[in-house]
Amino acid sequence: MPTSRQLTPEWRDWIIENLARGCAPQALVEEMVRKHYDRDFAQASVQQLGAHGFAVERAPAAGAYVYETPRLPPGNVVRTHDREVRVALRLARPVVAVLHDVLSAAECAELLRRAAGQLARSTTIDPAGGSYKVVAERSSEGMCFARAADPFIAGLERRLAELMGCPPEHGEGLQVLRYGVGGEYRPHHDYFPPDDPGSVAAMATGGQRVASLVMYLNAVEGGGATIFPELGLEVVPQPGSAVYFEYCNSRGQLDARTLHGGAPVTAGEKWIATKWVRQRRYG
Ligand code: PD2
Ligand code: ZN
Repeated sequence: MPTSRQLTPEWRDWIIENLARGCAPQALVEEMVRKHYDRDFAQASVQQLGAHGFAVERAPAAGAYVYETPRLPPGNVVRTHDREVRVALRLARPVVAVLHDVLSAAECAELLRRAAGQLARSTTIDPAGGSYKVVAERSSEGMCFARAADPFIAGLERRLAELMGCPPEHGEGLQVLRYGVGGEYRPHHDYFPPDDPGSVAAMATGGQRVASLVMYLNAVEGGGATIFPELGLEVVPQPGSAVYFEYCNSRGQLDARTLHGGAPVTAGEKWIATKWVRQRRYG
């Protein structure tokens, strides 16, 4: 493939956004070269946009995370096009909510049925290189549905998009995970750490993750709560319920207080479905 020397508006925004986020300029150049940009041209583009102060102009406000109106609609009940979701708990800072009736019992069973037999050991993004790796911190198995894979998945995605206050196109594919006894996901952030070189590739499409919805597909016999160590909060899995949290505002600031994990399962198994949404259209 021939190398390119033409900076599209999308790539221009991408450079500005990532410089503003504090990414190393050289990491941006490398990503552009991987996507077939001429190296000298990529170097000059990144340098020029940095030197002109665009990055500073769009940089996240320094200091504490600024809480904006939550993406999750207000009220005791959120009415989506096909379902009434009950709000059981809301936390303002960070924005966390526990939701009931996100999925029906039949939908939980259907997701479980479709995912079973397609599970592979879960991976996480390598902070240095950006590739996906199996790590001890995440001992689950999972699978991912293609977006709008079929009418059933597309219908759920529409509902989740309404709950999460963003277009379905901003969502990553729905993931289903299974944890056996001893399975856990140690505390982490769902956003891509801006200082990790591996985050550049992860954010090249769709930008940063902004919010997560972890839906419980079964009742867990022992353990398996979703924990927020900074908040002293434990959400116990109930089939059809979910925990929602958001961590990236319109300024691109990240809320570190959304640190969370999946506590070890001590009896039975735990099944969840996860939806992550991005700043922009994904994929
Ligand atoms: O399984 C969970 O409860 C859990 C905890 C933390 C899932 C995730 N994170 C995730 O899928 O990001
Ligand atoms: Zn997580």
